[in-house]
Amino acid sequence: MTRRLEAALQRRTLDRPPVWIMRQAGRYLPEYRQLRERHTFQEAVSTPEVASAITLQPIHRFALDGAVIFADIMTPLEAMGVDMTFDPGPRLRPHTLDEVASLPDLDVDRVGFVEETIRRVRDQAPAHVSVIGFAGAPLTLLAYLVQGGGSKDFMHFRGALRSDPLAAAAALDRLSSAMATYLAFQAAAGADVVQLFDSWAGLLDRRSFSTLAVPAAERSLSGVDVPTIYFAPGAGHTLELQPSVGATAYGVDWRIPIDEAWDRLGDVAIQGNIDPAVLLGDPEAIRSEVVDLLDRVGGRPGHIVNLGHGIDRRTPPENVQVLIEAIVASG
Ligand code: 1CP
Repeated sequence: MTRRLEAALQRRTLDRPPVWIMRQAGRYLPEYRQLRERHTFQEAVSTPEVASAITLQPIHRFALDGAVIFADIMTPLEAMGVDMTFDPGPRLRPHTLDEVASLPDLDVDRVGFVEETIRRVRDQAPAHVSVIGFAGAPLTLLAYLVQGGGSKDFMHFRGALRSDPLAAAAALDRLSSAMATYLAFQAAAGADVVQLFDSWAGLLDRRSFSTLAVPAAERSLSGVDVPTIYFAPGAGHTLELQPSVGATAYGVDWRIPIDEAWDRLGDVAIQGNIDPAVLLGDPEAIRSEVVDLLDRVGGRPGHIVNLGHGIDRRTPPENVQVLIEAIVASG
């Protein structure tokens, strides 16, 4: 049996598109918030019993076609010796580009809990659900490492990139080989699909995007033998450049209509792109956004329904139900 999500990645014609939601395991779910009262975020991620239960929470509620493993893009960096806390996002000591370039290689034994979580989820999820592994793209990980945490514009990081492009390339190389190892490790553990999150690459101009972000993402995905999805939100100015990453599919945010984004990406599979804010509205508005999205796609094979970014924590779970039901009913 080919699962629906993987069939869409092969661009097979389907009765309806597959659907999953970025950040589907998280704080909009009361059962997640309840579990988090008893465990810190890092405890939850590193305890396979808890991480697999959280991964499966949205699968029990909704007719989703994919289960995204509960972890964080920063998780493998902790295994490379980088100390951090979560509040709620990552906070760490700002690193220089040279410090990043000399981080040790990823020792997969230190992320054995991710392997065990993937095994448990693959075992316990219904057979038709694809298990989705993920990593942060090198450019985005470097942004957090150099900045020391989240930021609106990552100005300190962007200044460092501009002042020492050679050191930036060396740092990105280090992270690319670590993420290549990490993604292949997740596939070997049972991930059916992997996604590379390049959340901050959209801050770069086109030239830096193609000289820094693209080759680093490409190297991260190069040894992975399962289908891959590359997602750079806020990067509509780079759509024509993205296929050089060599992914199976590309995630697009809500800012550009999906048919236009697809024309600009070319001959690839696509994922997206409902505005997460739609899920804060009423059911009629949600259904009409689904109709509009599916009209624009027009039944072209190779579409995976998702939001254009992670689900907002204020989203009523009933609204997710409305969205999923509308997709399922389209078949
Ligand atoms: O469904 C899931 O929740 C899957 C697991 C998952 C994923 C895929 C988490 C759990 N985080 C991520 C990816 C991630 N983490 C991204 C890429 C997606 C995106 O662009 O949103 C990024 C940028 C991060 C970094 C991060 N970790 C942030 C953003 C911080 C910032 O200021 O830039 C935050 C808030 C976290 C913590 C985190 N990771 C995941 C959860 C559920 C949380 C919140 C923890 C909590 O308080 O319970």
